[in-house]
Amino acid sequence: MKSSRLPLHLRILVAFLVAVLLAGGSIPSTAASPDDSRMDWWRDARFGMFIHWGLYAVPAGKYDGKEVKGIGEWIMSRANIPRDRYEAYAPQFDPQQYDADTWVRIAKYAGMKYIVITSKHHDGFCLFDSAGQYDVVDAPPYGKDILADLRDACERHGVKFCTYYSIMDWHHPSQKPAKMNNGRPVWNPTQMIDGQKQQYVDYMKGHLKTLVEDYRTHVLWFDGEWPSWWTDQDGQELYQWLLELNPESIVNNRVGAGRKGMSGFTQEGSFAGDFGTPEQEIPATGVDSDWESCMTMNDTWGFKTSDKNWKSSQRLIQNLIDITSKGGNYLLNIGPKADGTFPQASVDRLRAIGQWMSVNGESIHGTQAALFRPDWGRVTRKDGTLYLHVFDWPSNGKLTIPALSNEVRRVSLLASPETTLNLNRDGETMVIDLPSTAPDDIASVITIDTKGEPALSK
Ligand code: H79
Repeated sequence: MKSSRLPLHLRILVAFLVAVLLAGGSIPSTAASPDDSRMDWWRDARFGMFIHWGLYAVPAGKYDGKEVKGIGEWIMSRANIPRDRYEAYAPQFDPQQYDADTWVRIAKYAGMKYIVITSKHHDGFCLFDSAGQYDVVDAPPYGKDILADLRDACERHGVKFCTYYSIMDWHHPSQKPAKMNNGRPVWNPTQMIDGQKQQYVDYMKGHLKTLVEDYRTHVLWFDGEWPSWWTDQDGQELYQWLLELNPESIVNNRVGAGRKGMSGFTQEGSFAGDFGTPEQEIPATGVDSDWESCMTMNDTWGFKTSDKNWKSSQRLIQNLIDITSKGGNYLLNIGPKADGTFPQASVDRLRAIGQWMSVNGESIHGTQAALFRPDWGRVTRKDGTLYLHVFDWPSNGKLTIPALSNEVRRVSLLASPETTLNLNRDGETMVIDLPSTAPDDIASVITIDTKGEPALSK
């Protein structure tokens, strides 16, 4: 047989292509390749703001006078609210204090390079001027375009404007509840009514075309992809369609149906989109593809009055460093109140992060995964510099790292670059002499400048 004379790797490739053709599908698209310049800004950004805002900010976790368990933006499903009753929140949504410029300034001060806002969550209500009527522009009293204002403010401040979009839609007539519970709807996961899917996909495409062309969204952040009527094939088609619409778009992996639980990475053999989306968790180690951990500051995404379980600023800053040191992005959530303001606890934390970033941002933006993961903290790198983020300042004044193969040009503190620190090689390790007190209580950054790209000596 002729093919047996082909080198092994070509035979494997041919077998793969035949298998794909026999399976009747096209070759599954994979995540963006490492040299894909479309991803450059996103890979450098490392830190973004997630915003969950919609009608659910009105009930803010309470329905019929009772506290509803679970995350705030899920209240329509958790409290089994019928469509007409949920629609009644629209006339109460009147965020007179919304000021897009203030929001973007807060994000920018914190060191966030992009903002991803819910253009439409599972409840189906749109924060932009959609072709339909169930949106903030067409529903009185507010009548102003929340997303257009945010886009304009982002563009003024050089922050990338990006949009979240839910595939599942609890409000759209194409879908019905999963089941009824004592005569009331359990919305998640919706069922597609027979014969309605094409019409709904066209409805979504109308929205998405508007978001890409009129709102100039940079990232399409899908979610709600788990109902059984949405398939991986649907995801591939939508992905291709979006990239034809704008070849610069970045699309998360939830456009397809292959997510592996909340860890957010794509199952083998499934369509991947451009980046993985771990939710409320940080992978234990670095990952060899693009990813972004989305996380809340308390327990909810959409504002919920009763949720006071705020993480400390220390925890948030160390999460940012941990994620960056593993090569990921941190998408940190804000759930604005119905009046248009951020909860004060969120503003306080963003300010603390901003204070840290104003001194140490260089060790985050544009950096990559570390070479090693020490027990005293985390490490990032950029060109010829290693950034050592020390969480636990050694009481003996000695910081140990694995030996580098490079010539070390200089060791210093990022907070006071004029200070040079002593470094001694000791076989397979190197020891840095530290000042007795840490420059920062949360994470002090030490820079090591090397000749050439830093590499471990073994
Ligand atoms: O928008 C926020 C939440 O409303 C939404 N995603 C964030 C960004 C969300 N959070 N939790 N959930 C949705 C609950 C969904 C859980 C599951 Fe599943 C859906 C369990 C089973 C289907 C995700 C997909 C985990 C396994 C498969």
